[in-house]
Amino acid sequence: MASLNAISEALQKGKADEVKALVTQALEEKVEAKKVLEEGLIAGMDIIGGRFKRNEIYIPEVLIAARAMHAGMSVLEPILIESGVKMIGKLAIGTVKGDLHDIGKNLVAMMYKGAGFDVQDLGVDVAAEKFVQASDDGADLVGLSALLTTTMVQMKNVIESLKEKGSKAKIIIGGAPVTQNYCDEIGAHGYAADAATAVEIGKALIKA
Ligand code: B1M
Repeated sequence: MASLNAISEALQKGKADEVKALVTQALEEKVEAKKVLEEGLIAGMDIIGGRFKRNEIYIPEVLIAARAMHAGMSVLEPILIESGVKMIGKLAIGTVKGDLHDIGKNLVAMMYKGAGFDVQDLGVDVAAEKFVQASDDGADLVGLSALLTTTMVQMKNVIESLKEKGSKAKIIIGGAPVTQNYCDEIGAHGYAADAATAVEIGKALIKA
């Protein structure tokens, strides 16, 4: 019998094929898809997030675990959609206008997927209007990433546009030059210095 713990452990080791096979086996054994997601995949990704935050592992290990998470999700997703299982929230994330850096943003997006969020990746060089559109389309959280001191100022424009349109979405920002002070100054709801913290803050923001 496929154990949920085995799925979590295979994910942490980045064994994508094994994760896929174990998820398939669990479903064949009639384990509920939601349970496989929460107690297998998300549990494994949670452990990876914590280890990354404590600097026990680094970006390559997180990316490999995320690939294994995707492999498991490719089996689970159609069943979750069919059974109407609600994701815990919807995040629309992008790198702001003028900025092409996406490694950190992708990592944040992966961590959110790993935590059970429905993630809309808007890509790089994203104009304010696209974030507004994503909020209109039902995002609970809007995530802005910037790696350049010259583009982080775009975050303020996005926040102003969202507020002007009466957006109810919570706004979380991050990226190397961004700070908590900057977050407070431009009126974002949350700031995170790394991808694991971004998920913790995002979860708290949508509960608030
Ligand atoms: Co660029 N670049 N780059 N670059 N680049 C930096 C950022 C720079 C610090 C290098 C330097 O000069 N030392 C510098 C910025 C200086 C500044 O503004 N203060 C710089 C520059 C100047 C430039 C160009 C202008 C260079 C040129 O053309 N003259 C140019 C700009 C292009 C543009 O964007 N318009 C440019 C281009 C590039 C490449 C295309 C070559 C490439 C990007 C490839 C890609 O992303 N696909 C690149 C890279 C790779 C870097 C460095 C080397 C690495 C960035 C990175 O991916 N880090 C970087 C120097 C450095 O940081 N050592 C540099 C790893 C990543 C995981 O970290 O993105 O910080 P990071 O994400 C972290 C956290 O910040 C946080 O979580 C992540 C993981 O824990 N986080 C969030 C990120 N987003 C978040 C969002 C959140 C929450 C947390 O909520 C939504």
